Amino acid sequence: MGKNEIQVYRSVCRSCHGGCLAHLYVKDGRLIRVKPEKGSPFSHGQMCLKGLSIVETLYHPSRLTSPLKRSGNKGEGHWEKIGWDQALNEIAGHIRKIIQSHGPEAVVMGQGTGRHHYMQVVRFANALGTPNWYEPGLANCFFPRITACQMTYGGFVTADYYGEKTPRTIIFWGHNPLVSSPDGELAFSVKKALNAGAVGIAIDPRRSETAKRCRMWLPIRPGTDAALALAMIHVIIDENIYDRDFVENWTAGFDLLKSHVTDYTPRWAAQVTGIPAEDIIETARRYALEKPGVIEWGVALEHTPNAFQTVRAVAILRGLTGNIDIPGGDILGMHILNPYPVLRDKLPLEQSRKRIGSAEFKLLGGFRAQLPSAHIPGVFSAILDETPYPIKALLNFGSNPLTTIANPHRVHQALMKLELVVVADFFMTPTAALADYILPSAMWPEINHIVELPFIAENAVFAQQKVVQVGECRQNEDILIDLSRRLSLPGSEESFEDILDYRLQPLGVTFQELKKISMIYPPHEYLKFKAKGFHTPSQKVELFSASLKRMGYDPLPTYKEPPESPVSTPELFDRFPLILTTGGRRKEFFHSELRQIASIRTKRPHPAAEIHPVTANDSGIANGDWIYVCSPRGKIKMKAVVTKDIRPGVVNIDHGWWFPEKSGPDFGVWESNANILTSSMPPYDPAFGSYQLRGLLCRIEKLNADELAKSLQARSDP
Ligand SMILES: Nc1nc2c(c(=O)[nH]1)N[C@H]1C(S)=C(S)[C@@H](COP(=O)(O)OP(=O)(O)OC[C@H]3O[C@@H](n4cnc5c(=O)[nH]c(N)nc54)[C@H](O)[C@@H]3O)O[C@H]1N2
Ligand SMILES: Nc1nc2c(c(=O)[nH]1)N[C@H]1C(S)=C(S)[C@@H](COP(=O)(O)OP(=O)(O)OC[C@H]3O[C@@H](n4cnc5c(=O)[nH]c(N)nc54)[C@H](O)[C@@H]3O)O[C@H]1N2
Ligand code: SF4
Ligand SMILES: [Mo]
Repeated sequence: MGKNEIQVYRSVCRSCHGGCLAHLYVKDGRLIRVKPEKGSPFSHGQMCLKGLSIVETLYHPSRLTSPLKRSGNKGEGHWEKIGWDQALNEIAGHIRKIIQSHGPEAVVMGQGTGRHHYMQVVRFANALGTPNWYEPGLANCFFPRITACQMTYGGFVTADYYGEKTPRTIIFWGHNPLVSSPDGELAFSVKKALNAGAVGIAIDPRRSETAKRCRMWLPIRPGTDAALALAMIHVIIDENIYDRDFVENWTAGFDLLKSHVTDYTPRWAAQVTGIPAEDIIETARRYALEKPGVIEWGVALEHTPNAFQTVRAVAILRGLTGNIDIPGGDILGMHILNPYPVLRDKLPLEQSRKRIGSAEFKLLGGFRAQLPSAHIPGVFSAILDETPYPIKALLNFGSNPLTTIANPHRVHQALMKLELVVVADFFMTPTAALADYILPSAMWPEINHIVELPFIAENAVFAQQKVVQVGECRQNEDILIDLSRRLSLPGSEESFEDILDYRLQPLGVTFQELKKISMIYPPHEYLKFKAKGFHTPSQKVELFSASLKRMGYDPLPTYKEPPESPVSTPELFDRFPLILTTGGRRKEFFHSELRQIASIRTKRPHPAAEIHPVTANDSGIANGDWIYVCSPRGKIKMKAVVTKDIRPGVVNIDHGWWFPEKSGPDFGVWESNANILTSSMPPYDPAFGSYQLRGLLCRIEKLNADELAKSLQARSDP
């Protein structure tokens, strides 16, 4: 290729969980431009601003481009650039010593949400012999939903926007896919379905971007979704509008469910949720009668200690109405690839038994768990208290727990206490600043991979390809394989491409071949259960779950009032008279990421707290004021956004805030971090160990003139 020539490659954006097809323009070894691919079946020729900012992000001057070793004390911010060989040899040496003195369980593998290297981290942990790996998504994001689907109908379901028939009714339940969709490309499909006439119903304390496009908005009191779902089940059974044929032939436990929900009337639920009974009835009727219907459920349902029963109740609605695996309904996946070889058999039984939280939270970490992992609050407690045993090292791949995990003060203490902290990231973060070694990771245009869309369509696979190289950045899978070779771990003889080829075997292609054709997308097969039954013990949809009963969990869904609420803790409510919900996604950011990207940050420079005009008025707050949001655990600064698009009495705050423009090691992480207000303490969801991020109590107050001046001063500091 001559100089100045432009090469165009087809690849897939991974700036969120999604996979929008993209054309990458490369000139002289440099990515110069990214354009969405027109013919993409899921992203419909579009990309969002996060993905389109990749050129700016890739070549950002503060990007980490070589391995760093701490040279001063922890957190002092002194670093020495070292080579990969030195970094990985020294890390391997530390790990070996820790294993000799404390066993492999003393090494914890941490990772962030749904990254490309997810399964390689699990594989590394199994090969190393540690049962302790975690990801914030397992207890508090998606795994309760996946498990509820597995236990109710034997497989995960996704909404069918892609066949000839599309949904007539779409319930957006604690989910705002026009902004968040798991992920983006779904937003484009959802928009298309709504434009084509589907009736949307949004269950959300905020009139979100998605709710604004819906026929009905049900502004629920945060944390009470299970009550609403139970009342909808009640209405559908009581009014005999369930799918009689489907229920008779394909479900188990209907009579038990029927008597279980007798008292969960719409009137009862109206009192609990704050949604008028007639709206509950109308929603239930529409979903049952205006078929096909889908339930787009979001993470809000899992940010409570009643996460699993909440998603079970919602899952049951699909079963009652027969909206499963029908064209335009919620469809069951097809599993077209070999599963990732995570080497589960390499983890000895006695090591699995040591997994933190496994005895208590059986669906998170026990033998019945889909992907057994450690309980995050338990891990951080174990680091601090050395019970049940000491933990000495954390290898953190693509997560910023100081911003994303509840109770960051505890996370901070734990990071300071550990003997070895390794962080792989793109940028210096408040978490990376406390590391002993920092490893610079490749971004998506620097990565070879296959991309699946398990939350959108399980029957599609795309090739992602490395088209450029920045500094010494390496793909996390290669870093982990290299480290496992230095530790002589089982499986380390296989290259990453060997793993990709193994996964692609059922499709009869290698990764190199997939790269040439870019995508494989066989048509979806509907109504698979008619031939094979459902993959549950009864081969039916389990409205009553005997498996849950055997494990000691409620076999029929139940409602629990949030542990901190006007009802549970009225005395606390006197002092904290507002309801707090955190973390509704913003289109500009991905969790704590992208705050340093100027083109994005200018669009959303400050952390926001949304409040209703009535709430604002009661507190003497005007739109744009800087306020404190206070919970029993601490207080943070936010900019008030006064809007009628939120339920009165609710405060919705952004999560993930830190300020890369401020000085380290904290980078302002103690100023506006939503998780200073949340709690990682019990009670937890009994099956998953989930904790409360939505539906807590808070109060708000305006900063006084002194505080405001100080705050603005701090904000303009370098
Ligand atoms: N209060 C509150 N807290 C929440 C939530 C909420 O709604 N409210 N949401 C929760 C949920 S659902 C989730 S999933 C978690 C997410 O929690 P995290 O996954 O910890 O979130 P991120 O901020 O995205 O952290 C990712 C870090 O990894 C880096 N990174 C991104 N991609 C890669 C990669 O490919 N390789 C490497 N090495 N690094 C990478 C980024 O630069 C960033 O520093 O947050 C949870 N925390
Ligand atoms: N742009 C962007 N996209 C993302 C992410 C991101 O950080 N940025 N994160 C990704 C990740 S890891 C996840 S998990 C998904 C999450 O994406 P979603 O599942 O869409 O979840 P959120 O946007 O966090 O919240 C959805 C809605 O729930 C509402 N809500 C708050 N509390 C409650 C409640 O108690 N009940 C109900 N019914 N609704 C409530 C909020 O107001 C919000 O509008 O987004 C993914 N996509
Ligand atoms: S929606 Fe996700 S995959 Fe698509 S362009 Fe945006 S960040 Fe990339
Ligand atoms: Mo998540």
